[in-house]
Parts: sequence; structure tokens; C-alpha cells
Amino acid sequence: MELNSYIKQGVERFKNIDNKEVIRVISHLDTDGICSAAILTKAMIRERKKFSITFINYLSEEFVRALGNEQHKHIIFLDLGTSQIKNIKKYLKEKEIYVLDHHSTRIRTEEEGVFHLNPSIYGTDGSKEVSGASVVYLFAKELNNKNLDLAYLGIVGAIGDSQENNGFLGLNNEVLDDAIKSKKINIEKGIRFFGAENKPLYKVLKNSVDIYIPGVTGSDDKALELLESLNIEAKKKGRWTRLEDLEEDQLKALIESIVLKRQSLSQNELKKNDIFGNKYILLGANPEIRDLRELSTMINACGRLDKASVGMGLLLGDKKCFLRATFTLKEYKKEILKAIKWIESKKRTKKVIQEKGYMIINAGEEITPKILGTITSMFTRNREIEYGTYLMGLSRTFNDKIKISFRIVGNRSKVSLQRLLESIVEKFDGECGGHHNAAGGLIHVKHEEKFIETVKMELGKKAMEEVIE
Ligand SMILES: [Mn+2]
Repeated sequence: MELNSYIKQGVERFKNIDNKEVIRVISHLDTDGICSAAILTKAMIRERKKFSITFINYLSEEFVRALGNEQHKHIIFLDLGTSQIKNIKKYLKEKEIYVLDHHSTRIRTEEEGVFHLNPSIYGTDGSKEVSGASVVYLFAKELNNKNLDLAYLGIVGAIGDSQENNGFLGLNNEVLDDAIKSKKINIEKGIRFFGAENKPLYKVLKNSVDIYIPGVTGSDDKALELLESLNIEAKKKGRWTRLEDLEEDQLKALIESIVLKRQSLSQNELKKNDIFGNKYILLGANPEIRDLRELSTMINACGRLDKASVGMGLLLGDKKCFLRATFTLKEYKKEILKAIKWIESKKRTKKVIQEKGYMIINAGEEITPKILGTITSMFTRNREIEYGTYLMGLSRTFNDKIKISFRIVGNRSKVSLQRLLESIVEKFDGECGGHHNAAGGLIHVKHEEKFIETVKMELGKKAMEEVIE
């Protein structure tokens, strides 16, 4: 069957659900999952359906099995479910199931018994061409034409899943067309600085991580120096200068200077994070979330700090949720700064092990597991660590487990990090998931010492092998 007719079939089934029944919705707690849930929520309200939503970080077999004991007859999985499709069929035989996901799968035919909507079954690349929220949007659009006004959320989800690369591909692009057609967003060509809408210019320069400015990113002083060298006042009449305050020639000088400083970066880096490009502007929104990339960051912070429903409320236009989400973003940034400071202070101790070829951050309870992945990922862009160095972050969870986050500097691993981590975690009866360049896992705390010894040995060996190559 073709994708569109398959969607039609699922939508017909969905429409027939009794409006008195409570539909159980399970969604992923990252930006894409929260956007997915926001789309479906709005769509269900429009159809007068009843529902209850739960956000989870990871869909385990136990979770699927437990759903079998609930009263709900209809269950919808968003931005997850594909990886557990076998267990869903096994434990939830009595239920009517909808899985709306985009994670890649080897399944190449439609499933029997469950509505499994995943464009990757139809040859779409789920990691680049369609977000989970875009999948949910396609479903919602078929359900009711009014839902065209939710297309922009598919785009926010795609940005959250790093599918924006100065433009979109495939199905995401079609969703983008709808978002523009429905007059929710505009594309502006401009400088793709983060925070440019509402932050002092020198802060914007200092915090410019994606558009990395060698010698400036990360330092307030250097950012102020750069402005001074261009005769741009950082502060004028008691007010911090913003990007929009610059005269045309000042802006030109600033950009020239940044482009010059960025010449030392690789071509690939320059292409991927071009200083100019598309900005997706949410029309009529508050300055803090006008740029969809910033909205996506705020939603991500909510998810990370266990406030996914606040993020969803914000997307549904709730003013209180907007204020709470703004606060949550601040908290999130504080947590991250605290974690980075802690790591800096523990360098060359047993807590932060740095050897040739690998680095292990054993944070214990100092870094919350919720931001461990974010922190470990930040080090993949750190230019002070040799390209290709394995990075492992470890942090204690509340239930005597250790969360593992595994990355590599430069994000281009020769071997699959997921497989490498799995081969180690296996020995300790742990869990593991992820993909080629990013993996995560869980082991019991009693294995801590032995696990770290094994990791040191295995990664040390890997680093040696690569030198010999
Ligand atoms: Mn996703």
C-alpha cells in the first residue's frame, strides 16, 4: 500500500473510536515527542476525543507489558514504539494500537493487527527526512483540514531532532510548505545566531556554539574585545546593544570579522553551520520563542527537567506554561553551567579520567542523569580534546543505577558506538541503546568499579588499534 492510503485507513479507524472512551497516549519526552503530543492533543480536542498522555524517556518491554493491564482499549505511541513493535504485538493483543514513529526499522511491509505508521517503511530516511512530529502532523491533517495550523510543530520537532540543515528534506519539506501556507511561520534569511532575538550581542557571540567563533565562543571578555575592535559599543546609554541595533556597516564589519576568524575551521563545519541561512520565525510569538530553534531549545529543557507537560502547554498557547517554561530553561542552563564547572574542577582527578583516546566523566550524583547526554554531547565539539577521542559520561540515578552516555569527539565514529557500548554493558547485565555516533546505557551501581576498569581497557585497546592502522 502507498503511504497516503495507509494514513487514510488509520484515520478512518481512529475516527470510529467512541468519544466517551479515554485514549491512552504515550510519547517521547524530547522536543520531537512533545511536539508530537501537542499536535495530537489539539487534533483530539477538535474531534472531541478524551485522552490521557504520559511522556517517557525510553519505551521498555516492561512498560509495554504494564500497559496490557490497564483498562484503556486504545493506545497511541508517538515518536517511539517502532523498536518495541514485537512486544507491542505480544503483550497488547487485546488492544487497538496506533504507532506513529519515524525511527528507522528493518520492517519493510505493513503490520497486521496494529496501525504502524512509520515513513521509513516506505523508503523515507527517518533520521533526516521526517520527524516524529511531522508523522503525527500527516495523520492529523488527514483527520481534519483545520489541523493545517499545526504543521509548524512538525518543523519544531524536526529541528529538535537535528534534521534541519539550512533547509529540510523530503516529507519535512512538505510539512514546511503547509506551515508557511497556514501563515504560522515565515522563513527569513539572516544570521543564524542563537539568542539574537533578545540577548545582548556580546552574550550572543560568547554563546555561539553551533556557529563556532574560534577565540571568542565561550569567553565574555573576548566577545567584548571583538566588539571593541570593531568600534561597536557593547552598551549604549545603559542598555546592552543587540544584533538588531547595529548599523548596516557595523553589521557588515562584524560578519567579516567572524568569517575571517572561522577560516581555520574545516569546510564541512563551515558548510554545516553557515553563519547565514534560514531562520524559521513563528509569527506573533514572544521574542523568546520567535525563532523556532529557540522554541525547540525551550521545549527540550522542559523535557529534560521532567516538565514535558509544561512544554506541551506552551505549544498549545497557555500563558502560564510559557512563564514556567521560560523559568525551566533558565534552570536547565544553570544545571548545565554547574555541570561544566564541576568537570573543569575535577580534571586530572579520578572523577574525570583523561587518557590517550578516551575520556571518562564519572559524575556520581554531581550531574543529574537528565542532562548527562547533553553534557557529554557538548564535549564532542570541544576543540581542546583530540578528534576521535571516545567520551563517556556516568551519572547515578535515584534507583541505584548508573546512566551511561557514550559519544565521540567530532561525532564521526569508525565503529558503531551503540555496538561497542553494548559489548561492554552486556558483561554487566546492563541495558543499552542508541545509534552509530551516540549511545546510552544503564548498569547497576554495584558494577561501577569493574565497569570503569573494563571501559578503560576496551577503549584504550581501541585507541591503540587506531594508531596502528
Ligand atoms: Mn524523534
